[in-house]
Amino acid sequence: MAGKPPKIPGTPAALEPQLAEPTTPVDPPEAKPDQQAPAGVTATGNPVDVDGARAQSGAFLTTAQGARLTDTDHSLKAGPRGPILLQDHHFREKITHFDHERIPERVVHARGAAAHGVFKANGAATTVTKAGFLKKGAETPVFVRFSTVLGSRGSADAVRDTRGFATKFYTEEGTFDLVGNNIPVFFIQDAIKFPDIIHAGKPHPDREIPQAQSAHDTFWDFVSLHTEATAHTMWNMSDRGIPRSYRMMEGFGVHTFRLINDAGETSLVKFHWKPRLGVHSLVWEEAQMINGFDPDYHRRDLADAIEAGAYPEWDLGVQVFPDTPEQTFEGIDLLDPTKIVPEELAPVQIIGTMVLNANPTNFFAETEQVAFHPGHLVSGIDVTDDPLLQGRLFSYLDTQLTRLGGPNFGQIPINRPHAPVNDMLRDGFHQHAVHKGVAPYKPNSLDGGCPFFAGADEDAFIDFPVELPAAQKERAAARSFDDHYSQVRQFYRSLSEVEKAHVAEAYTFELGKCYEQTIKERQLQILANIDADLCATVAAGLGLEAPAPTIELVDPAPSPALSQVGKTWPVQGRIIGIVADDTSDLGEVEAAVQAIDGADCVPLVIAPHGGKLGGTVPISRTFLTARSVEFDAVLFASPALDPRARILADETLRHHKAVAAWGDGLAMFEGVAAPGVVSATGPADAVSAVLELLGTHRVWERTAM
Ligand code: HDE
Repeated sequence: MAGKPPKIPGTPAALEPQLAEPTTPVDPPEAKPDQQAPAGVTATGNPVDVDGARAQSGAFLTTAQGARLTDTDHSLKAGPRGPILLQDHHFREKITHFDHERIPERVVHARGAAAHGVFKANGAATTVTKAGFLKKGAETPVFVRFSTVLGSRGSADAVRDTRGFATKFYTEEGTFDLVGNNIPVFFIQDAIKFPDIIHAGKPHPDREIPQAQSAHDTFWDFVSLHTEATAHTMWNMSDRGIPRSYRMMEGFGVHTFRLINDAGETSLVKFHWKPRLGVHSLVWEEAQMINGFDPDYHRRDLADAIEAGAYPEWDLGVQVFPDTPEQTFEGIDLLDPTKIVPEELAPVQIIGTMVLNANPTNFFAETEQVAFHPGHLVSGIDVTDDPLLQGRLFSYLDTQLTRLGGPNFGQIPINRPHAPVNDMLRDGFHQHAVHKGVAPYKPNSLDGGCPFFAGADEDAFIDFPVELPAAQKERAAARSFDDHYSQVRQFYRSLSEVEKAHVAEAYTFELGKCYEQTIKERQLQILANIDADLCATVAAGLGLEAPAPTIELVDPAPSPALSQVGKTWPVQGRIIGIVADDTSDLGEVEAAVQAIDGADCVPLVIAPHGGKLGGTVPISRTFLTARSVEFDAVLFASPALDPRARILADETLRHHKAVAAWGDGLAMFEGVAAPGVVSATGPADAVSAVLELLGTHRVWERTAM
C-alpha cells in the first residue's frame, strides 16, 4: 500500500488525507474481543462512533513510537515511595507533550464553534463569475467557523459583540475562504487602525477586565473619538449584537469583491448569507443570564442541532453592481467598508445553499487549527482596493505563522485543499510531506520542467488587470469616506419600535458602565447626530443633558430589510420546556412531548426531581438544573409548587417568550392577561398555540413584565 493512506470509516470528506503521508501507515493489530473499546454515548445521549474516526485507533495503548504499554498510572520510581527516575521515557514523553498542548489563541475571534457541511450552487452566478464551484449543481464541501471577536477562548458565548462567520469552500480549483461577519459594516475604513480598535475593545491592560465586553471606558473612548466606527457600533448596540443562535444569523463578506465571468467581464459584488431560520436575537437580560448559566450556549446549540439532524441552512446571495471606474453605486462608495448598499436598491440574488450537517470530530484538530484567509481566492473571484480588505490580505497569514507554529499549517488536515497541491514550498517546521524530485524551483530542466503553468482555460487564478488611476503616494482616505452618520440614521430609523428601544437600552447600559464623564458626553454628541429621540432617551438614562446635533440630519429612505421583526419564520429546532410534577396527567404531558417532537422542536420536561414522572415520562431538567433562558417557550402542566417554577414563569414572561398552560397549570397565570399567555384546553391546543407564536420568535407586543 503506497501513497495515500486508507480512508478511516466515518471520517468527514474534509478530513480525508489529501497528501501522501511520510510513512506508509500500518493497520493496528486485530483487537481481541475483550479489548474492544466500550460502546459509549455522547453527552447528548447519541451513540459514540467507536469504530470510526472518534475512536482511539488500535487496540493497545502505546508510546508515541508505538511501543505497547502495560501501565500509564505510575511513574518509574526508585521503590514505591522513592523519587522518579530520569530514565522514565514514558513519563517524560507524556508530560512534555501535555506541557505543549496549548497553542496561542487567535488575537481576535479566539472563541468559536464550527461545523462541516456542503454548499450547492444553483447556477445563478454563472453570468457573473467563472468560479467552478458556483456552476449549477456543483457541490462543494465546506467548513464554517463562527466566533465572537473580543473574548478569550474560554469566554462566554452570549456577549454583546460582532460574530465571525468564516467559510472554507474546498473547491476543485483550490480553496476559497469567505471570511465574513454577522454585521455588514466594520469599525474602521483602513486596516492600519485594526490594532487601535482591538486594543480599545479588549480588557484594560492594567487589570485585564472586563472580559469579552464593549461596556467599558477604553472601547467608548475610542469609538467616540473615531466617528467612522459609528455605524458598526450602532449595529453592535442593536439586537444583532446578541444573536439567539449561530443558526439564526446573517453573514456578510463586508467588502466589495470583483467577479470575473467566462467572457472576461467583471462585476462588483457583496456577499450575503441568509439563514433559512430567519435572523433572531436574545434580549439583553436573557443574554447576561445565559453567560452565567450556560456560557457555552451558542456552541452547544450548534452542535446539538446538528447532532439531532436539524441541519442549519443558509442561502448564499450576491448584490451585483456594475464595475465602473468610480466603484460607487447610487452614490455609495463600494470601497468604504463602513457602508452598506440597502437591499431595496440592489436585491440579494441567491446563488446557492449551504447546509451544515456534521460536527467536528475533534475541536482542536479542526475548529482551533483551521486557518482562514481572505486571500484564498479561486479563478473568477478577486479582491478590490477596499483599504480594509487590502490590509487583511497581509494579516491572516502573518498571524497564522505564529499561531500554528510555522509555515506548513496548510498541511494540517482541516486546512488541506481538496484540489491537488504542487507548490514548490519546501521544508520548515512541521513539514509532513516527503517531497520527491530534485528541482523545487522554476524554471528547471532536472525535473523535466515540472510543474507547468496553467492557462486561463485551465482554471488558473489570474489577477484581474485592473487599471489604476494616476495617483501620488499619500497617507489619506477618499473624501467619500467622511460621511459617518447618514447610513447610521437610516439603520436606526428602519428598525421597529421594539428594536429601537433595545438600541437605546444598550447604549444606556454600555455608557452607564463607563466611569469617565467626558466619554459619555462625547458619545451623546454622536447620538445627537444620528437621532434626537435616541439621544434624549440615552441622555435621560445617564442623567445627562441631550446635546443638539452638530450636523444637518439627512433622511435617507428607510430600508425595511434591516429590521428583523415583523415576519414569520420556520420554528424547527426550537426548545420548548414542559413544567410538570407527580400530580400532572402523564398522558397529557406525553401528548405535549410528542406534539413538540412532531413539529421538529425539542421538548424538555422540567420537574421537581430527576428520573421519570410516574415511572414513564423521562425528565430532562429539574428545578435545580433548569433556568428559563434555555427555552424558547414554556408550557405549564402543573402549578408552581416550587418557587423556582415561579421564577421560570416570570423570566419567560419578561423575555417576551410564549407561554401556555392547561389544567392545573392554569393557576400559574391566574389574573395575567397579556399577549402570548395562552390558556389552553389541553396539550394539543397549548403546543399549536405556542408553535404559532414562535413563528415570530418573541411576543414583542407584550411589554416587559
Ligand atoms: Fe479579521 N482577523 N481582521 N476581520 N477575522 C482574524 O486571523 C484582521 C475583519 C474575521 O474563525 C485574525 O487567523 C485585520 C473584518 C473572522 O478563524 C487576524 C482586520 C472581518 C476571523 C485578523 C480584520 C473579519 C478573523 C485572527 C482589519 C469581516 C476569524 C486570527 C483590516 C469581513 C476566522 C486569524 C476564524 C480573524 C485580522 C477585520 C473577519 C488577526 C487586520 C472586516 C471571521 O489575522
